[in-house]
Parts: sequence; structure tokens; C-alpha cells
Amino acid sequence: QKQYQFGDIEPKWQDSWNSVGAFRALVDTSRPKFYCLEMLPYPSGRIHMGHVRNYAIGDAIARYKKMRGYNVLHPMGWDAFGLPAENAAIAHNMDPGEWTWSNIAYMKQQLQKLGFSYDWERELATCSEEYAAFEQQLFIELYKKGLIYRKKAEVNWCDHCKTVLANEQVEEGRCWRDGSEVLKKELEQWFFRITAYADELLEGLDTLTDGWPERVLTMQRNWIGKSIGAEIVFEIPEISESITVFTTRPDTLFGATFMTLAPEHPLALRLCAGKETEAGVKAFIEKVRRQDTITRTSDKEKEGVFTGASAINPVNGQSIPVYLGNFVLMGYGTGAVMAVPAHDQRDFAFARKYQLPITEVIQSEQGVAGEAWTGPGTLINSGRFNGMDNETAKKAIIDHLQQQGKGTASINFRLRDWGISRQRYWGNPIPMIHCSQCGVVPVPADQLPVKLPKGVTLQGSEESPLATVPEFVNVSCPTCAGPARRETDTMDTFVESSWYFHRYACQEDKTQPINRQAMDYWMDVDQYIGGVEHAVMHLLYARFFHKALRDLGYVGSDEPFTRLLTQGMVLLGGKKMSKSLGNIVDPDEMIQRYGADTVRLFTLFASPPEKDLEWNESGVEGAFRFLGRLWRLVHEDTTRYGRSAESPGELSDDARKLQQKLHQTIKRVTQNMEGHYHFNTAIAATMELVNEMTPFSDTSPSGKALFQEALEALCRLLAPFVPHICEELWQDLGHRSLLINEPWPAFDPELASADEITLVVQVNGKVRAKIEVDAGIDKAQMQQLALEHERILPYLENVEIKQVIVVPGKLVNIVVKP
Ligand code: ANZ
Ligand code: ZN
Repeated sequence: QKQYQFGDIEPKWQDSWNSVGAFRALVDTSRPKFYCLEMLPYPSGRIHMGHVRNYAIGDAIARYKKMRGYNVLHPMGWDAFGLPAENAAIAHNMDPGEWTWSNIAYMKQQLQKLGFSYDWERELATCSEEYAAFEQQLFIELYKKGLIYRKKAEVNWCDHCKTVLANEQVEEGRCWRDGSEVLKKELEQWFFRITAYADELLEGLDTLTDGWPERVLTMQRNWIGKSIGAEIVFEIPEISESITVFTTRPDTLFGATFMTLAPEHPLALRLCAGKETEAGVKAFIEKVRRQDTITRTSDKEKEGVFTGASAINPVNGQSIPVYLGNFVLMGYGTGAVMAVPAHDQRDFAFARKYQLPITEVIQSEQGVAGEAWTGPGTLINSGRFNGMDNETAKKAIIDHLQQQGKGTASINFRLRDWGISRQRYWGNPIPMIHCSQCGVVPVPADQLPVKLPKGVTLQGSEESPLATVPEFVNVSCPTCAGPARRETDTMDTFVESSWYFHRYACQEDKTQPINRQAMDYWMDVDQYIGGVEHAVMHLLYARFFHKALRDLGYVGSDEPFTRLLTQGMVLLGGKKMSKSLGNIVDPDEMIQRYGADTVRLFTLFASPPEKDLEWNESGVEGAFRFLGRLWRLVHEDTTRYGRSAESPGELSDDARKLQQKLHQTIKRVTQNMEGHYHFNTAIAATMELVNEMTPFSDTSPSGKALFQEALEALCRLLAPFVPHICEELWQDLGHRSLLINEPWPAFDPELASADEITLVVQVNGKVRAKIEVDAGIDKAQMQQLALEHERILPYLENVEIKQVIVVPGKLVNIVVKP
């Protein structure tokens, strides 16, 4: 009897797929395409289980879509610039490029051992000369389009990484990479004008609601942070100036009883000049200068100081005191707030602390007692606007102010332009030249790409290591030929990951970064798969870049990623597998011990893709045992299956039962592969079929033919998950053709729905779902299916389940109370 030797089978079929170019993706307008993309790895040295899981999910989708007749593009590459290479290079006294390329070679053969269906001819490394050159070309095009500019700005500086960080790379005041505290620094920086697309980036999210997780959409919305409101002008008579505030609540203007400015506000010192408040104000400004943004905006007690000056509320002429407050930030709105303590909790606390008046202007049932009323209501104490509901009043008060020239409607975004200058070596050089005569001049096309010089001292300083290389720095100006200085900063590596998926799809074009024809066929990415940790940074930048490329004419669509799947983490002992926790399971070791198919099967079966996956060896063994059972169905007794030349005749009762099970299984697996990718449920269905087949003993011609049919269907159904064993069994069942070129199996709807009933699920008497279930299930199973159904779950959030009524064979009604 032939044994299951995964160590022989797996490399054999990998070679065989390669030799027929099974995964080569070429434009073919006669077929529908499917672009399946997994986030590209950083070549850190070795593949980890998180990678394996991410790519096993992607591979299952890619292989399934191929079987469904799609022309599938499934590429892989390397996000290869970045600090870890530089740090490793410093530690081992080697070249970051050398370190990176050898990691890539090692990790590539690791991925190949897993049998993923990549078109390796499209492989790219973002540190390659070709990729870097095209990126520099795009940089200059974006610069000429006005989407890149340079300015002196207060930036986030990580003193550990010795580089600037984008706002998105600062998490709670700390560096996203190493968690060290981020300092503020004034530097000349290059910025991508992502704010030019703020509105579009926000509205585009509404077109993605079908394919993206709600959580990611919400995170992006919050990050972009659109606020609709007004700018209102307050006069400061004593210095003949005015201060403009930004507010989202113009309806509360009559309740503005004081004003709070950011300590950095340009008028702060003039307001107290020569007054007895002056010394205190100066001390306060000094103190806040040393506080970071997190402290300033946290829930801790707000601090402030009276400037000594007053402002005039434009709507009622009231004179109100002007304070400085640590919680008001200069970088948002106008850096000035009209304080409405009755209806804003921060202002309320501040008013209590400094004994300032509180005037209610929105009527509430409870009144203003221990806290501000921030809800809706009718205006009071607001002159001619009394009695209006507050939404109407917003518009009415803005109109009124507008007529007086005292205010306008205004929109504010939290999103800031993307600072991309990095003071590090191992990145793509920014292709610009600084000339004292001509200003900033792009490197001319015939001098591109700007290459990284070799043998540079990498130790971090305030400046990029490139600044220490005179041959690199000193150039002649392309415009006036006078002496000039080359830009020495490199680009944020998130620039590379903003367009690698475009480049994958037109790798064959060596003349330009992006080929429009290839884009028109392959884009958009139909399914993107990656970690939720990229919900803001990478996905926002990539969406921005896509829109900018669209405006350069390179692509035709508005959004790059139609569907997004964010896979859960791989855990061991309840904690994320990570080097620092020392709870790593090495994929190589697992592949060695159980084979790639088992590793893939376990990661897909143990948990739905979106949920966390707890690694456990007994689960891996269970997956391995299942493959053993599948193997034995084919090899233990070869007289159980086969096709005879003559017509096999009527099916026995047993055979009819198995036939139904077969078609039900195909139907169930298919349904779980379409759209939602419930691989665990799909695999469970095939396991049930194997169970049913194991004792099957009808060896009449019709029974054998049916058994053969079922075995072949199993090979097809499991091919997306465990492709090597399926390919081998397919051959052992007598086929000369490769399974990789076979279509997905079809089911007969009648056979599949025999013995099935439609279960109606109601919530408080309203029909909320209909589920096809096996007619034989009992009341407890009915109840469980109903309570766990994905269309029902939303109705069970934040409610109490009072009663579940089950009518056998028909209906489940869930009675809930909020
Ligand atoms: C008066 C008011 C009354 C406000 C009220 C709120 C409630 P979002 O939604 O985040 O845009 N604000 C404006 N600029 C600020 C700054 N630079 N630093 C700190 N706070 C600032 O918040 C807008 C609201 O935050 C504005 O509306 C302003 O307070 C405050 F019942 O104005 B409001
Ligand atoms: Zn010049």
C-alpha cells in the first residue's frame, strides 16, 4: 500500500506546476480576471506563522478563483527598504543591501516550500534599482503636479530611530516601531499633499462598505476626522485685533462665556503685555511647551491661565475673558476656542475650576447640573433664535454672522499632510537638488535614478548618513550649473508599499513605472488580505497614491482595493506569537514534521480567517490525521472505486444516500467559498463527507462509480487548501491531466436540497433570516444555528434574550428585550 510521503509529494508537484507555468498570469481580455493580493512581507530573515496564515488564506482564494475560471493574478514581493536592515547592518558591520537580499533568498524558498500559487515572474523587491528608479520618476511627476512640497514644520522625531516619523507613525506619543517617546523638532521636510484628497478619501469609504470590514472603515473615518462647523470672529478691542475660532457648535454661540487659546497662539503675549498677568502667562506658556500632545489632550485635569484681556461675543456684544488652555492645540482649527461650558464637558470643567459663568442655551430635561448637556434641544437665552431646534439654529446663526461679516461656515479635517522625509540611509533617495540660486530643482530624467552610494557610515545622527558622503552631496545644479547640494533624506518606506500592487500588474513593462493597459485589465485588486494593524497608515497612503496616480492618468479607477480581509493574529498560549515573547513556532520545523499541506490545513481549519488563531500541536496532529484518512480512502482498498465501461445501473439505497451527501457537500463548500471565505466551515463539510464515505461498502458497478465520483470531488474541493496531496490523489485515481487545471465541481441543486428544509429565523416575530438546513436536525441544533447565524447576530447585540421558541422543521423565534 502506497504511503503518504509528503516530503516527496510536495516538491514534486511544486516543480510540476512551475514547469507548466500554472500560475503565470497574462492579460487575456477574453476571460474575467481576479486580482488576489496579500500584503507583501518585510524581509526580516524568516517567515513566521502570521505570514503563513496570511498567505494560506490568499492562496485558498486564488486557487479557488482559478478553478472558477478566472484569470488570476496572484503576486508576491518584498517590502525591502527600512530601518531593521540598517540596524542589522550596523550590528553586524555589513551592507544593508547584502543583509536584505540574502533574507529575501531565504524567505523565498520558505514560501516556495509551502506551495503558494504565486506568479514568481512578477516578484519584486522595493529596494531594487528598477523599482527605486520608477518611484523616483513618480515622485518628480507628483512634485510637478503640486502634490509634493517642502516646508519647515514641527515634526515628530524619534531619537532612537534617528529619524522623523509621519503623524500616522506616532501611536500615543510613541514611535510605532520601537515605542520610544517621540520628540518635537523643527525641520525642513518633504510632504505629500494627502489633504488635497481628504474629502475624497472620506467619501470613497462609502463605496467600500460591501467589501471592507466596518472596523477599518471607522478607523479611516476617524483618522481623516471631518468636522463641519463655522469660523467665528471675536474682536479684541484693547489691541485692535480679532481672533477667529473654529466651532462645530455655532448654535451655542450665546452660551460662549469665555475664550480659550492655544498657548502657542500668535496673539497670546500681546494680550497680556504690560499687565500683571504677564509673568504668569509666560510661565504657563513655558510649562505647556514641555508637555506632549497626549498629556495635553488626555482626560487629566485641564490647566489654564487668564491673559488679562477680553473679547466681544459677536452675537450679543458681551465682553468675555480670554484664557490660555493647555488642551487647545495650535495645529487644529484656528488654535482658538469659544468656550461654552453649559454644553461642552471640557469647558464645563474649566469653568468650574476657574469660576467662570455657565449660561445654558440648549434646553435639556436634566438642566446643567454635574455635567454639560451635549445633546440636541431647543434654543433658550439666545435672543431672536429662541425656540429654534439646535440643528436649524446652526445654519441660522451662521447666516446671521455671515451677513455681518463675522463668520462663515467651515470644515476642518484632522488629517495632516504626509511627511515623507527620513534621515536614514536604507531608503529610496529623494530625487531633488538644492541650489542657492534656483531653489529646489528635480534631478533631470536622464540622471535618474539617484543611486545609494555604498560603504556609507550608518551611525544615526541629526542628519541622514548620506549627508556625510561629499561625492553624493555635491552636484552641479541642473538649471544653472552652479554648485548645488543633493537632497540627503530618503523616502518613508510607506511610499514603496503605496504602489507595489500597481507595479506587480505591469512588471513586464521596463519603460515606465505603470502601464495603463495593464492597469485597465488587472486593477482593481479584487481581494486584499492583510493585518488590521495597517488599517490606517498603509491603507490610507495606498488609497491616496492610487487617486494621485489616477490624476496623473496612470489608472482609471478611484479606489484600489475592492474587498479587504483583515486576518486575525496567530496566538500561542493566548498571546500573539512574537520573537520578543519567545513563543514562536517555526514554520520550517512544522513543514519538516507534518508537511506543508498539514500546516496550511490547520491554519485554515482552526479558525475563520478574521478571528485569532490559537496554535496548538494537537490541532496540527488532527489536521495531519485527516489527510491520512483522505489518503487511505484512495489507497487502502482500491477495489472500492472505479468506472466500468458499461452503464453502471441503478443506485442502491446506500449509494443514493451518499450521492445526496456528496451534492450537499459541494453546495455547502461552494457557499462558504463565495464572498465570505468561511474556510473552516467548508473544510468541516468535506470532513463530514469523508466520514460518510469511510464505511461505504457498495461495490456494485454503480456503487464503485459513485465512490470514484466522490473521491474526485473531494480532490477538487480540497485543492485550494491542501493542493499537493490532492494533486497526488488525483493522479492515483487514474488521471493524466493536472488537477491544477481542473474546474471546481458542480452540484445538482435537486440532489443537494433533498432532505433539506428552509428554517425561518425571526427576532421578535420579524423574519430576519432563512437558512437551508438538514431536515434531520433536532431542536437544540436549530436553536444553535439560529443564534449563531451572521444575519441574526447583529440583532442580538446589546439586548437580553428573553425566550427562544422553536417549531421543529420550521421556525425559530428569538424574543429579545433592549
Ligand atoms: C464651541 C463648542 C460648544 C464646541 C460645544 C463644542 C461643543 P472636533 O469635533 O474634534 O472638530 N476646538 C476647536 N479647535 C480646537 C483646538 N485647536 N484644540 C482643542 N479644541 C478645539 O471638535 C471641534 C470642537 O473642539 C470645537 O467646537 C471647539 O469647541 C473645539 F457645546 O466650539 B467647540
Ligand atoms: Zn541653480
